[in-house]
Amino acid sequence: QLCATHCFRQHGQNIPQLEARPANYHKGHIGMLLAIGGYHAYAGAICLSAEAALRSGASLVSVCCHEKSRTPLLIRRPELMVAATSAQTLGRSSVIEQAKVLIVGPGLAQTAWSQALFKLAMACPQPKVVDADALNLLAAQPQKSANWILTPHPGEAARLLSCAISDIEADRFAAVQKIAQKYGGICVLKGAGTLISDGHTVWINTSGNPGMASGGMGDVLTGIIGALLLQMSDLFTAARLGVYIHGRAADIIAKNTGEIGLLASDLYSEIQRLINGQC
Ligand code: NPW
Ligand code: AMP
Ligand code: MG
Repeated sequence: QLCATHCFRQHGQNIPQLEARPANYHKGHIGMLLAIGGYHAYAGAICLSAEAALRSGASLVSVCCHEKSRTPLLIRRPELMVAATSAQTLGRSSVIEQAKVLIVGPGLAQTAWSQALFKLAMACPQPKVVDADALNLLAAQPQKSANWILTPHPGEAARLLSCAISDIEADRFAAVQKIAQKYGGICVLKGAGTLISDGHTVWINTSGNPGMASGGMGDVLTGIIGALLLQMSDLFTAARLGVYIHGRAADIIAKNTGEIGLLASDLYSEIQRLINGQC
């Protein structure tokens, strides 16, 4: 049932925030995030997700990326760990069971290497953020789960619903609910006024600006939401808070520098401030 009375606008103050860390907090306290993606042309995508996750409070982030992406990723961010470089090595690694949350898709591509990793990730019971090429692979092999957050832009949403991008944009409210109903879990339909839905209720995000239309911006969002999922169990809340923080960080930076030329990696410092409750 698509019902307009179940739509709400979300501002920062009406989203539950993170609790302060206890004094005896340690890096294993909330568990490890595993980020799967980064085919060699797209090392940057998984690096952006993983680094955003670190800045959003994921204390331990392991990455499974293509062998050729390993060195650039570790040079850029030595706090990251590369757990594996293929489905075969990931399947044999303890990380696949140790990880508390998975993010899958940024820069994954759609090769045989990608498909094997997608299959392995889909068989894992942990909560997941499914983005980018993992959404394209999901569209080709539809399945349902209550335990994931899907983060399509309108192009990916059109593939998930086997329709045209113009159909998605003509009724974004219907599209976000249809995706959540067809695939289960939570759908984040990105774009100006990102919508977040569990298939029944829809939240309209109020933060963000056109400066965010730049490569890698969605990969950063995936990392933020993945880290929030480590720190709060409710998928809907993690998705809503992540979308808000992502847009708000971009708004704060754009206020100082302007929207044109905004880079996805410019957001990190503001993301960290917002995660720490500094609005
Ligand atoms: P058009 O052109 O308007 O008809 P794709 P991708 C549409 C990685 N990346 N409103 C648009 O349609 C990703 O993680 C790597 C309306 C276009 O055709 C993926 O793994 C980076 N339409 C991979 O690249 C940085 C919209 O969707 C299509 C829309 C491919 O992902 C970049 C494009 O989508 C990137 O993140 C909107 N708001 N947004 C890196 N540095 O390594 C998109 N569309 O074909 O799914 O390609 O999103 O670039
Ligand atoms: P992706 O296309 O996956 O890189 O994701 C782009 C990100 O930037 C999403 O979070 C979008 O909501 C956001 N974004 C892109 N264009 C705009 C816009 N014009 N206004 C607000 N947010 C935008
Ligand atoms: Mg994307």
